[in-house]
Amino acid sequence: MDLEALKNSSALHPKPPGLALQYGTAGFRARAQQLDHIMFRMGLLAVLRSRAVAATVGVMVTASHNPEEDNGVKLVDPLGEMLHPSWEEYATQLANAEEEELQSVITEICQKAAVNQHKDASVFIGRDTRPSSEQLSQAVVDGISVLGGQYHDYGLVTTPQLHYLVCCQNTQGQYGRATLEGYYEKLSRAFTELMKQAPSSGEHQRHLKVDCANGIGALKLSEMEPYFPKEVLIHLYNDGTKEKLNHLCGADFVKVNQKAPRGLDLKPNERCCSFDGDADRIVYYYEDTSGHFHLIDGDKIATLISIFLKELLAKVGQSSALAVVQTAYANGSSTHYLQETLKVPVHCVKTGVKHLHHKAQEFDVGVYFEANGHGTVLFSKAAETKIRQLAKEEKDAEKRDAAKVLGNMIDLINQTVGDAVSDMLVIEAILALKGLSVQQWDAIYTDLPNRLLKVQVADRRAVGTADAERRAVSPAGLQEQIDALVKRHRLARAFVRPSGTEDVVRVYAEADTQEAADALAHEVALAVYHLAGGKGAPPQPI
Ligand code: 16G
Ligand code: ZN
Repeated sequence: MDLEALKNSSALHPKPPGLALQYGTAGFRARAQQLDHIMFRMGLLAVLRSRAVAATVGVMVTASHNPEEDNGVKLVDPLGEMLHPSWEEYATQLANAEEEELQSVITEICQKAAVNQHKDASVFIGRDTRPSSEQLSQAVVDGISVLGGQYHDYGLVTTPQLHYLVCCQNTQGQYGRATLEGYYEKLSRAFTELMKQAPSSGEHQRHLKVDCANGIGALKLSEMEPYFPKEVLIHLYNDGTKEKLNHLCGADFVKVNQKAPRGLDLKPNERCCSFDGDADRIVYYYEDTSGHFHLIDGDKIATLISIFLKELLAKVGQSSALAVVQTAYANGSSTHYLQETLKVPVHCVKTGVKHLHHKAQEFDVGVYFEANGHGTVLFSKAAETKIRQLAKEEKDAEKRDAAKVLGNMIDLINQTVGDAVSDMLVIEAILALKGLSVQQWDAIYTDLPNRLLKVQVADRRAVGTADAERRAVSPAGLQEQIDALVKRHRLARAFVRPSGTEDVVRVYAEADTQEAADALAHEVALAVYHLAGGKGAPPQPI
C-alpha cells in the first residue's frame, strides 16, 4: 500500500466531519452531496474484497427508487450475490473512519479477513442515470486505482445487469458472456424460443406498456428491443427525457399509492408494468372497465411463476423440487393459495433481498419475491443438470418438451438477483404460453385488504422482532397488545418492524375489509407509539 498516494488521493475525497453512515439493507443511501468519500472508500473496499475472494467483484452506484437527489452504492460479490454480511461491517467501519484512521482501518480489515495485499484485484463498475452518478463513480475509480486494482467501468447499466456481468466473469463464461450484448442475446434467445411455443391466441401482436420510472430501464430496454421477437411490442413510458427519476412514477410509487404512474395513459384492461429506478423491481397492473385500478404485485408474480414451474416440474418427474420464499409482507391470500391450493411449501424470512436469496438457495427450485416486486427464481446445479439432460436425451416427447421449456426458463431468469427486464420477459412468456389475460392472472386469488403505516419513535431499535419479523420481542407487552387487537378482526394479521432504510417503525395490517385493515393498522400504530417512545403527534385514524 502506497501510504502517501492513499493520503493524497483520500484528501481529494474528504469525509464531512461528524458524518456517520451505515451500510444498510441495500448498501449506503444518502443525499448525493454526502457520498463522495463513501464512493472513494467503497472503491478501496472493493479492491480488498476482490483480493480476499480472488475474484472480480462489482460496485453499483444507485439509489434505486429513492429521489433523484439521493444516491447510493452497493457491492456485488463474485457470483452476483449481495456483499457477504461479514463485510457489511467493514464497509461501515471504512466509511466512517476519520482521515487519519483510514490506513489503520484498512490494515485491520486486511488482518481480520486475511487479505493478501499483493494479489490482483478486479472490479466491475456500473451506475444509474442520476445526474450525480457519473462523478460518484469516478470517485469509486479513484479508490480502486490508489490500491492498485484493475477495473472495468460498464457505465450506465441496470443493477441486475451489473450482478449478471460479475457472475459471468467469475464463472468463465459458463453463466454467459460478460458483456451487455451477451446479456441481451442470452435472454432474448430464451424468450424467443419460449414464445415460439405459445398457442396463437388470435392476437398476433402482444402489447405491453412499461413505465420506466424515468430511469435506466428505458435506456436498456430500448437497446434490447432489436433482439425481441417482432410480435412482442413493448411501449416505453417515462423514459427520462422529460421528467425526473422516480417522480410520481415507478414500481415503488405504484405499489405504495396503488395507482397508475404519471405519464402513462391507462386504457381499460391493458396490461402495464412499472420498473423502479435501477430496474431490479417490477409490478404489473391494469384498470378494469369501471375504472378500478388492480395492482399485481410481487406475490402474484411469485404465484404465476410457481403455477407454471410446478406444472412443468411435474411433467419431468420433479414435482417436489419447488419451494417459495416470502416475507411477512406477503399478502395472506397469496400464502394461503400457494400452500393450500398449489400445495407448495412456503418459507418466510426477514425483509431484504439477501435473506430471501439465501433461503431460496436451499431448494432445487426456489422462487422468491418480496411483495414490492423484487425477486427471481434459483435453480440448483443438480436440478439444472437434470433438466438439460432430459431436454436432450429424453425419449418421451411430452417430458422432453417440458424439459426444454424449463431449460429456456433457466436461461431467461437472471438468477443472480431480481431483474425487472428478465422478470418481465418471464411473465410475458408465461402469460403467452398459458394463454392467460392480465385479468385471469389477477383473479387467481383475491388480495386481503391491507394497510402499511409508519410510526416515528425516539429510537427504532426499541422494537425488536423474532420469527422472521412476525413477532415483536420488545418493548415488553407490545406483542400481547398486537395479539389482542388482531383477535378483534376477521382474517386479520399484523406485525411491526424497525425499517432498515428510514428512521421509522413500520406497521403492517391485513383483514377481511379495508375498514378493518385500516382500523387495525391504526390501533397497532398507537400501541407502538405508546410503548416504544413515539415522537410528535400520535398516529391519526386513516
Ligand atoms: C431495501 C431492500 C428491499 C426491502 C426494503 C425494505 C434490497 C436490494 N433492497 O430497499 O428488498 O424491501 O429495503 O425497506 O435488499 P425498509 O426496511 O425501509 O422497510
Ligand atoms: Zn431497485
